[in-house]
Amino acid sequence: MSSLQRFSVAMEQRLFEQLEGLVRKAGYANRSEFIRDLLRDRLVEDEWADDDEVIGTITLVYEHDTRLLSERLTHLQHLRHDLVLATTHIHLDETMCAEMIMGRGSAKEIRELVDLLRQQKGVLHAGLCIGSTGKGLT
Ligand code: NI
Repeated sequence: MSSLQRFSVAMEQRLFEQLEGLVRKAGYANRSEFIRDLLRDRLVEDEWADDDEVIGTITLVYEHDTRLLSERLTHLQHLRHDLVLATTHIHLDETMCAEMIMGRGSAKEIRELVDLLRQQKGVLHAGLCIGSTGKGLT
């Protein structure tokens, strides 16, 4: 077990009350747990910025009626098969599709892939959820 360091933080009353509200709302047992998780999230964001190995989930929403779009999206994923680990396709309704693409690679390459997929005509949404491979978080 690693040793715990204690430090005090000064902040305005209003901000402190907002902190307390967030801690309660999120169901944390105490402020320390909440702040540790906030910090870990921030570390993941920093790592994501230029790290050479991250994981990411790309969420695409698109109209499958758009001519050749499904084929184009599959083709682009094949071109970057070195990044794409798995893809799940969901039929949202009669015309809309969602695809969750799980990837692993450099942050730059994954961002480029998201941009490429987003640019395809008929893609209505392309979201990216960042993830860490866990190195540097313990
Ligand atoms: Ni579909």
